[in-house]
Amino acid sequence: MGMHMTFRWYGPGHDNIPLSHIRQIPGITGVVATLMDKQAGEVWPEDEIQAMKKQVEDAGLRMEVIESVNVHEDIKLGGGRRDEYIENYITTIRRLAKAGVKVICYNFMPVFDWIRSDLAKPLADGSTVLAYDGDRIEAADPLRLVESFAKESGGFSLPGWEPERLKELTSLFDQYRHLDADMLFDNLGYFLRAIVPVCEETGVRMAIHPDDPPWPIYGLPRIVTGEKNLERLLALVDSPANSLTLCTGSLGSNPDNDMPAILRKFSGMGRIAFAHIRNIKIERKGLFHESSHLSSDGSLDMYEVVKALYDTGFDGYVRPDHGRMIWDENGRPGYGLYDRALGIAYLNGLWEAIEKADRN
Ligand code: DNO
Repeated sequence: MGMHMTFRWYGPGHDNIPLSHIRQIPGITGVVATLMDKQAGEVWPEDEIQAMKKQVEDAGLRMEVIESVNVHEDIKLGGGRRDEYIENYITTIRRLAKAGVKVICYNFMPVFDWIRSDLAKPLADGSTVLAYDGDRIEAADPLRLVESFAKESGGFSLPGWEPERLKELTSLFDQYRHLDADMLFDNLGYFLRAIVPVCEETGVRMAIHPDDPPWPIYGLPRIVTGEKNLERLLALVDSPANSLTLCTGSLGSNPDNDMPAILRKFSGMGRIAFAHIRNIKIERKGLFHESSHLSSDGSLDMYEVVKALYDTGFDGYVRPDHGRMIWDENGRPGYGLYDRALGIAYLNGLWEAIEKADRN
């Protein structure tokens, strides 16, 4: 029982952090892996999945969580080729299940994945973090944003911002013009109804990631935004195979989302397969930056976050999320080794303290 602590690793050839270093983080059980160069809609080759699994296991780690298998825009749009892309998705699920994967994290955000205005905002302690300034985002041309992300990410491709995916940006915006939140929900339901039976059969849990930030951007609808919508999407297919990646930093950037209460509720229902735990500092709604995991550095109470999981008998996968860039580390923005490892040490400490206090 308890948290199964994992660490995101970008897969063969795409991460400068060696698996041997990840293995040395206290309490780590496995990595959250991916095949970074696969496009949404593409079937993942069996030999590449198996080779990645072997590489991870040879390093003494497990590969039970994948983040992400991206969903093709045609599925989100309800377009003409969605059945073909869903078939491909199902083939990938079967192959991953065969390799021992238990959870697949994905998202259903139109066009963009997560969005920030800064990839390296300096903090007073000399570290840098990802930050979000909604006024600056909405004033920017989305095409320019994509270009600046490519320039500022220090040569690392950012998850969800792969240049290939974004080449079609203008045409995508056109296609989304007539799609509202209800239609997006319908298309999510169609997708889930097709894949959940296969997940049930193969023992895989789909875990949808919240929208980051959890509100519409550039007029594009976003639906994985808060408690009501989470309830609605879980009801689309009422099965443990239709579960959540509960990301505290994504949902928590909207101060209306009471994170400990949301965690308590959905963990109590057994519908959190995977948790991303990180902290953010909210200046006001629409203006926030990421922080260390420590409660007093951000706006979320991490003790209450971990306690909500503990009290509800949480038995799923957890990973620390975006950290600061510290100690002159050169890495993918948000995904350095050092601050995420500090995050794990802190989360483990909270869990141990809560567990022992409960036992005594
Ligand atoms: C960013 C990540 C997201 C996340 C996807 C899940 O750092 O949290 O890119 O992996 O939204 O599909």
